[in-house]
Amino acid sequence: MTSADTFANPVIPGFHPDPSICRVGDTFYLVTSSFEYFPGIPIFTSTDLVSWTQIGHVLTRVSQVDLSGAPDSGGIFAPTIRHHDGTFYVTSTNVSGRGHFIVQATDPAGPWSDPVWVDQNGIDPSLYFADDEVYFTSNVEPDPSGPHLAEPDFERGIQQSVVDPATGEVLVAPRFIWGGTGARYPEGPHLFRRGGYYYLLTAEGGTEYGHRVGVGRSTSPWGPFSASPYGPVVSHAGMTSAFQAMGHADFVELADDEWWMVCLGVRPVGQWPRHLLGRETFLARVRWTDDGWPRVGERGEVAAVQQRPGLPATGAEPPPVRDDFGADRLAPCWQFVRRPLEPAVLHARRGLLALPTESRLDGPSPTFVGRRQQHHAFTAGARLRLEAAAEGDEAGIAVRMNGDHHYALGLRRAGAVNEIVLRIRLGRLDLVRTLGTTHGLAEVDVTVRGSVDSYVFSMVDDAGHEVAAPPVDAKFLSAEVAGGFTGVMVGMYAAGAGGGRGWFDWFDYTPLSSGGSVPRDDDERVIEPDRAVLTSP
Ligand code: 6LW
Repeated sequence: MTSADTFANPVIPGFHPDPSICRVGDTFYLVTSSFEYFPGIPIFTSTDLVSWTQIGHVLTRVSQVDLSGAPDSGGIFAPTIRHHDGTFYVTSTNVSGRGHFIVQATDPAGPWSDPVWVDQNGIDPSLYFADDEVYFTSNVEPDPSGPHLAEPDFERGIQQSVVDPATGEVLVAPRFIWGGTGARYPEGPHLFRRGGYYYLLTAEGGTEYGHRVGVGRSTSPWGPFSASPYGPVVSHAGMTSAFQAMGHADFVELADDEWWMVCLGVRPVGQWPRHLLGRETFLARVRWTDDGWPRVGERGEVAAVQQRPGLPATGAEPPPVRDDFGADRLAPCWQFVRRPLEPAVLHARRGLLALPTESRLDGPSPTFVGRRQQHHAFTAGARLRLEAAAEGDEAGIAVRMNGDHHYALGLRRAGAVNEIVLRIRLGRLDLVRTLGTTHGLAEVDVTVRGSVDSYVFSMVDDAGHEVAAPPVDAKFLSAEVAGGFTGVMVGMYAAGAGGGRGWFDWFDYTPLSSGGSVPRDDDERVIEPDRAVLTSP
């Protein structure tokens, strides 16, 4: 339970991994990875480090990010955000494209520049602005099949070059600077300075259950780095914490030498560990030992409930349940898969979202507009009418982990009627069950209720007839089963040969459990369902 001077983790629930943070005056900025989703790299602001508001995305144009060749969980990997001399910089890697890039903006809400490319192997680039040089730090990927070949004598670890952030030109060639603290896959480096030392943070252990954060320090930004004698800054490996796979951290300094860390982690649920919400963003205070080493918790643990930072609390408004698509632009929570659909779907008629009945939900370019599942218990739903142009045209709502792990309930045109179809796509299993029919012009309300165990879809047509689908098992959408780096998205889809549309009047997302935090029992406590989706204002 939180009180006025405490906060609960995670601070940004749902699929928001690899957080990177910077401060400008009283305001904090935070970015996370986005993989195959467009627009790319969500960006948030906060003034208290606890309540975060998404102000947009960094990558909003195809000229900045080409995801056409990105497999699920490919595309945009861990970003870093920094601010220097009035300009914001974000660097990241399109692992399915040209590799590392840097974009810049004076307004973090955008627009951000087109990218400049940095010719350096690896993933997880970071920037450190020194007096007259800009260090570009990444991991070394010794995989010779990648497009960015490692130097032959580089081991796996952390490398660093000096770049011109305006052009991406490498001014001083990359050098191997550290092998990390000993766990596998040293990556996610961030270099920063405190007192007479340069500190190098690393994500280690791989981004699964053995994940952790290491740190080394040196009097030179080039090393040699010695590892902290206190062990990992963060590691939940072997702990019974409700938070697991904690790692990939970034630090931010407040006034008066107060330091905080953001990192990623997961909240497994159920009898066997599995998580549905992806890797989420957590916050923890960093304390410095007398001999100058950063520590989190007593032994590297991120607590569920902590004392707030010494900053005025802002207490964010909960986001509205309903999006009626009446605005000029889609709200920043909405995501497409690989390609932008916004002009086509938004401007057909104000207040209605129009998804073209083209492509397949399990195809390379699904017509899907989704938002992150951010709560273990929720309901979501939409009012829908199918304007079919051909037999088999379809539209509905879906919960999507990836192209071959998702569930959906929709209307599919069959002669003069629409079939109500439940889709179950799990690996090679590709099931479509017809649960009933509606007349061809019917407007329906379609709903999904999610819990840690199941998703339950239902539909009510304009004559008030309800069709409830049998529950489908949530665990098959977990990262442990479906694989990948993302989390479940819930949203709207259309499918078919082209020419028709799924018209969506509104979409609701109603949390039924607390989003942040928590000892596990508390998290699974279901809020009274009288805020149910279809009756909300
Ligand atoms: C990211 C790497 C990692 O680039 O997972 O958590 C990769 N660590 O550092 C994808 O998010």
